[in-house]
Amino acid sequence: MYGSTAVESQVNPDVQRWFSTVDRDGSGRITATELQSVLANGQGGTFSDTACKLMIGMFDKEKSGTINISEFQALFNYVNAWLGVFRGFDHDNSGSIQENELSAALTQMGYKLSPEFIQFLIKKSDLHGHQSITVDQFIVLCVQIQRFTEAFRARDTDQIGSITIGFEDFLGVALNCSI
Ligand SMILES: [Ca+2]
Repeated sequence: MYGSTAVESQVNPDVQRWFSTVDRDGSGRITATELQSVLANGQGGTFSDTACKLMIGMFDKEKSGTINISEFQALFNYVNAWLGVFRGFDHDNSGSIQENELSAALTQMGYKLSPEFIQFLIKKSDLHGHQSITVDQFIVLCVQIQRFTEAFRARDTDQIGSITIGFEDFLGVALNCSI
């Protein structure tokens, strides 16, 4: 479709084109399943269910489980920003992030984590090979670490790197931050 209306022209043409491709049933809204069908993970698969639901949930203002075109534009920018970050850290251009690359990435993001913990993160993300993580796993991992870090910082008011946490608060953090 080449004729663009005044309304459509407010949306980036690339985004409009992508939206039409992703919205297979033409409902004007995109589901996690529709999103998943177009997001390649660079390793011959698609983004995981978890990653797609996470991202729809982040931009779905009405909590309907679907997003409209303006929400999609925000999601599109978000995914592209993550792709840029991911490519920047994928030093060997393998399309996945290995242990040394993840270590460098998290260090650059301001986290001080032990090699053992980096290995743990990879094993937890890459359930099959335990070797490397794909871009969707990387996004889920980073968002999860960010959420837990924010919850921790909010309680670490003296910035000593340690908190005392009550049981219910702990459960609340775990259930709110887990993806
Ligand atoms: Ca790599």
